[in-house]
Amino acid sequence: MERLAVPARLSSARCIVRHPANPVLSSRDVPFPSVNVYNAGVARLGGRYVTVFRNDHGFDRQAFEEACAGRREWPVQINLGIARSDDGARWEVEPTPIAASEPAEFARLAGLPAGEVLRVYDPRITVVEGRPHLCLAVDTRHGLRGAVVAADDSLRQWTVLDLTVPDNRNMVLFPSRIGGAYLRLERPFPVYSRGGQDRFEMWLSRSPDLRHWGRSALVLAVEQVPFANDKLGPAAPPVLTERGWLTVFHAVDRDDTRGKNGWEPRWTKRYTAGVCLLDRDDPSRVVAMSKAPLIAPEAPYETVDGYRDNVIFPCGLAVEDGGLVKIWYGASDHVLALATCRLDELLALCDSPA
Ligand code: BMA
Repeated sequence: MERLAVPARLSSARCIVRHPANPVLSSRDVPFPSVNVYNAGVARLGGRYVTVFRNDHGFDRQAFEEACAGRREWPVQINLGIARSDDGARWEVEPTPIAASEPAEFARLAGLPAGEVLRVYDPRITVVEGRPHLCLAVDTRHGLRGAVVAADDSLRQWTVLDLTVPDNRNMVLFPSRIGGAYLRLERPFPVYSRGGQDRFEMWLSRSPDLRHWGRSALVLAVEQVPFANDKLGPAAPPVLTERGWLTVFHAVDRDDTRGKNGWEPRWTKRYTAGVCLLDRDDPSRVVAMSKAPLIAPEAPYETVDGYRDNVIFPCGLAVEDGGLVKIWYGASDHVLALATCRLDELLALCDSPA
């Protein structure tokens, strides 16, 4: 498969303002073992912001490098933590991780055999009909599965509603039913049928009850996005605006001349955030899209000293009264960052037709 051309330099949209307190959450803020904190779902619940964040722990740089060189077992463990905030910038982290995010407990909740679940990570939160729901990536011994989970307001009591067949992840739920159906964006990994290379895109599936999913459709393909040549994925849950469902996505370009980057011995990918609008009544249709990135890696915490540098991985977006948009994103797989912009400017960016 040919690799599409992507400019060597990419910049963020002019309307994007990085929060002066960035990074807004990092391992230093976490009262339990923590090495990297990133890829965090965010929602408004009970008048405050709540985040469920990915917490990588149990290793240091030396153990990581030895594992990359094949001299020891993979040391990285993952659980999820919770933090709450009034403004989305100053977070109070709860004292313990979520027990249900530990692999053994998640396997028990999902009715899977002990030892089947390896890692639960990259949470997204959507309040659906008043109740918080999470979408999660679940690495198992038999493939990577996407989970849909109903939670209580503490976000600690989980009911597993669905686990996809492998390989699928980056799922996000829409906040309301459309045409009678619940909807989710998702990103399957068709490797065999796409020539063994990454060329993964954004899809949508529908459900009558959040448990049974189907009627799937392709939403956005790599060749539609001028700043991607590798893969795309859903990012934060879509928000309904006067022009349709506003949604951000992550877009990846790969350049095999890129070398060592962050902790990785070799890291050839760059992750940017894109933005598009989906049709109000049929969100499998992209109606408008910015042809340039919304957020590209530029700040030091996005480009140097990360775990994997040059990664912008949004998982949360909120529109506040007055039209201020807040976007939370994992930066270089090691911290959580916040960017803001005005809703009207964001919609104007989407003015080019899809
Ligand atoms: C993706 C996922 C994310 C991660 C990103 C960049 O494939 O693993 O969790 O943030 O790569 O490393």
